[in-house]
Amino acid sequence: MTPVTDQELEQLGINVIRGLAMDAPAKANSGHQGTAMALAPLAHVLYTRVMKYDAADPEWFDRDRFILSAGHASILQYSMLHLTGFGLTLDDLESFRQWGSATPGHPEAHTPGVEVTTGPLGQGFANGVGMAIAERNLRARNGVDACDHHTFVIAGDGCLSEGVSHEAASLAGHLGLGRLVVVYDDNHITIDGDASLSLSDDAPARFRAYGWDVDEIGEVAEDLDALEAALDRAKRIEDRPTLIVLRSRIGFPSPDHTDDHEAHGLAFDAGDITRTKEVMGIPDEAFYVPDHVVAHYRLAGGRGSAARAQWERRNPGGAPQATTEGWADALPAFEPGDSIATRKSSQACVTALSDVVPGLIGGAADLTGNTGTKIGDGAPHTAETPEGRQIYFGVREHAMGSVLVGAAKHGGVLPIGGTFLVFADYMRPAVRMAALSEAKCVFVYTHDSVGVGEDGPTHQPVEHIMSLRAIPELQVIRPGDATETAGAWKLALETDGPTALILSRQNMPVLETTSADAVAGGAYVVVDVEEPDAVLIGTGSELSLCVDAAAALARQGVATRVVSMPCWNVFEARPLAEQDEVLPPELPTVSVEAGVTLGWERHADLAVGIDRFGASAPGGTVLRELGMNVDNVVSAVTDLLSAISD
Ligand SMILES: Cc1ncc(C[n+]2csc(CCOP(=O)(O)OP(=O)(O)O)c2C)c(N)n1
Ligand SMILES: [Mg+2]
Repeated sequence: MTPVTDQELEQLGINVIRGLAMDAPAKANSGHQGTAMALAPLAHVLYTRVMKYDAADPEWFDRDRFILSAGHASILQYSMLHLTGFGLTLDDLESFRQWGSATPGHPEAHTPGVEVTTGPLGQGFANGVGMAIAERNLRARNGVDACDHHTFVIAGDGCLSEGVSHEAASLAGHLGLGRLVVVYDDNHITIDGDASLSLSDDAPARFRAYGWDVDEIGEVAEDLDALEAALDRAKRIEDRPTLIVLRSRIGFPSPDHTDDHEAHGLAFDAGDITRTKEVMGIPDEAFYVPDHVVAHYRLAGGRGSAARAQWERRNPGGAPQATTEGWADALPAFEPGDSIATRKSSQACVTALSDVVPGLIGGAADLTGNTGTKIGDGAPHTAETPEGRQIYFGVREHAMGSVLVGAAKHGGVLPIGGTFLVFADYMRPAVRMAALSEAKCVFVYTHDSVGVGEDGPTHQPVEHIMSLRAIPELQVIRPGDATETAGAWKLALETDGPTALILSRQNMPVLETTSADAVAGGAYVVVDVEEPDAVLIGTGSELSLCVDAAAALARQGVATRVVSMPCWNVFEARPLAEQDEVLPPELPTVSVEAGVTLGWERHADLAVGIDRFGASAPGGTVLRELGMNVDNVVSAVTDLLSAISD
């Protein structure tokens, strides 16, 4: 039957979404239909009545941002992106979760209309906080004519259970992020069964205590006007984020699986789908999408085009840019012979960049001075001073990581965040998501070895540098001195994805022959000799140790080339012939790095490293005792040479 009233048309649209939410997972022989079905009316209201966007230009800067933190319900987002005209086709929906499709199991930021990659629960929630921070800062600095939008997030019981959402919610409440609207899908169900198996928080009370506005709208998941009213009300609240608590019923309106936890993961069988479509009164036809339903959604998808055109007239130069022309010229140069910790030379770089990179925003997880992440004069980003670019993340590393990802994916800003390297573990899920989604941000990790000293093994990273190198697409740079630190910042800002800078707490010499530009090549010769007998590879604080060891080896008649290798990623991306020029395969090679040796076999015949936890003592003592000393490096080289000649 062709619908006659608007109301009937909207209901048909929702039924069509629910049909797709069953058909696509069934075809892929996977589940995850239950929440997509339950939230079809919410998605319908967001995409047809509430959000500002133009489907013809998914990248329009001043669009509202939508994040499906409950990423397992991805088919809901894909259905909306198809119906409203973002470019996803019905074929794309039919190839849900298949190799090479634009509709992977969980939303990935490279699908047009998907803002951030979600699926690891809680990440999307915290990304939303980063987006709202970026929006508010850009609005304050560029005016409402340039930046004036909201961030909408859908989060479930899982998202609200994860620690990262607690950190991020606390930060968002503290900052009073009015433009952030989170809908909590309070369906009382998680995979194992009733949420009460493991969850008895009073989430509304918890969020009120964080300083959020909380709107418990109850069982209105099918009431489009009530959903719209709640979202509109939330949008008008400017001084604090809003949590809309929506009691929904997973799997609705399936006669067999409504409120059933199996509706989460188990694919509906053909009978389940037939019976559910019968309840909804739509044909029992896979991927049923009648033309007039598409037309209705396409109209909604294009409704923002006028707003976009007006925005483009107001902003002929386009969106605010994070960097300005010639920013790299501002980077400082350092005096050979000086002695300076790379965290300090990094702070000098950040200070210099503050003026020429207006989008530089961020700070540290309560270690701003320690990690050298003070931006400009350090004016804090607060509700009262939204133009401030210094974010005091507090002791919330995980949320900091996710906020950087969200802010980076928002665009217009270049987010940075600092902590001790050993605490990179506290934010690793966010770092991984930054790499997976190509979020351009800089993780500043200082206190990078047992050289931390007296704080002891809890604070002394050993496995961390290598474990970060293990993350695909994460650019890890460990500069060997201050000069290379400037090069590291240049490379980070010229790279599209995330960078982790690995910096020392302790002073180290500024070397004569290091080069900022050479960092972009990943590895290069710092000390060369006519006919080398051996090669030493050093990174970070061990570079100068290698230089000293090479001098000692020379006195013993062993000619040693020293290679600095600040960045594996870019080095390994170079043609093999170029790599061989730096590290000739025929030369015995020893690497020196104050961390686990696992992995160094790739570049070295022998690795000098630290395959144990550190110890509490002055940093120089710990380094020396654990083998980071000239004698040990010299004997590693001579031992290797004699082993080869035997
Ligand atoms: C960090 C993380 N842990 C575990 C999972 C696996 N997982 C996917 S959904 C889910 C929980 C489902 O509960 P809820 O968030 O309430 O979603 P609903 O079933 O209500 O849609 C879990 C444990 C995940 N995606 N991310
Ligand atoms: Mg749930």
